[in-house]
Amino acid sequence: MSKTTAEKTAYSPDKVWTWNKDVGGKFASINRPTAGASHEKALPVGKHPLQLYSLGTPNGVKVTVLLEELLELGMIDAEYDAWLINIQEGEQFSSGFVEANPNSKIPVLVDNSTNPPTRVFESGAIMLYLAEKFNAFIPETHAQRTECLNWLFWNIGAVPFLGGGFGHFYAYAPEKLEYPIERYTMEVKRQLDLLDQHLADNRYLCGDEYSIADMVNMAWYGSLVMGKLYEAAEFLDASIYKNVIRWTEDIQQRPAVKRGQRVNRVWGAENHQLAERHDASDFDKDPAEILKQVIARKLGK
Ligand SMILES: N[C@@H](CCC(=O)N[C@@H](CS)C(=O)NCC(=O)O)C(=O)O
Repeated sequence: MSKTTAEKTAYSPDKVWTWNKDVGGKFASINRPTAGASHEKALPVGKHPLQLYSLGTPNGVKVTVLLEELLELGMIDAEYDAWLINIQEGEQFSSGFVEANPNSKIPVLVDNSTNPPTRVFESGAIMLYLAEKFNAFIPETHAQRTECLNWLFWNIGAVPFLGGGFGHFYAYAPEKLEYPIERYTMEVKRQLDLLDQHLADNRYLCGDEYSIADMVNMAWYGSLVMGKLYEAAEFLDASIYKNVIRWTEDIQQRPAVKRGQRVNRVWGAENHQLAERHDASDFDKDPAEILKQVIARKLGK
């Protein structure tokens, strides 16, 4: 007789939680129950007004796509340095990083064109900050702007169920557990169905205009249906979300999206990587050479 999920899970929580460092899983070595810096180290600063400290995960890609879109429109004040933060090595806990983002998560932006410099953390806040600063990729009318913000904030609330819930238990947890995978798969499929229904009547998430709402959701749900996230497209039967796929294929044609998705990416196909971006010409350079230089700098060579 097969065991119920409750019988299979022998774990019962202690009365008071204590830190078990041997819990396992991909992030066990960096997770900890306290906030703040773990070591002294300043962040590097480059020549451009905007300094981005990030990694090419979906949350990081949101911002690099927006910056590349702004540059595509000819807005040279959006020039930026994108520095690689290796979260597996705990670089998000350096004193410099924590000063910019006390929450110790990528992405974080420092705008040195303001006096004093402005720190912006949380990907949603960064997207809104840049869209407002450059008055682009956010609708002008109050009603449409509100609809854009609906889908922007929806993303910030929904993604933890996809990443922290589904992705964590489906791809990263040390063992496959039925209960959390079932729970989060249900929610992720509901989210995909919601997007699919909305995109049946809308070219983009807030109507006819491509906006920051599309960028933040493309980074997660577009990647998911393309099979680039958690290798879960088949499991989620992603091909049924036809409108999400049409929206994804449309947006993926954009040159700025192609460039932005490479920045701070150090895995996957080499021609889709660019460890750091400090100049538009970096996209034409050898990604392996750039990675070598970044590693040498981090090692203090
Ligand atoms: N709500 C945050 C989430 C950012 C986030 O979770 N970043 C992850 C990578 S995608 C991270 O830095 N993780 C490092 C850690 O948890 O220590 C945002 O949207 O900016």
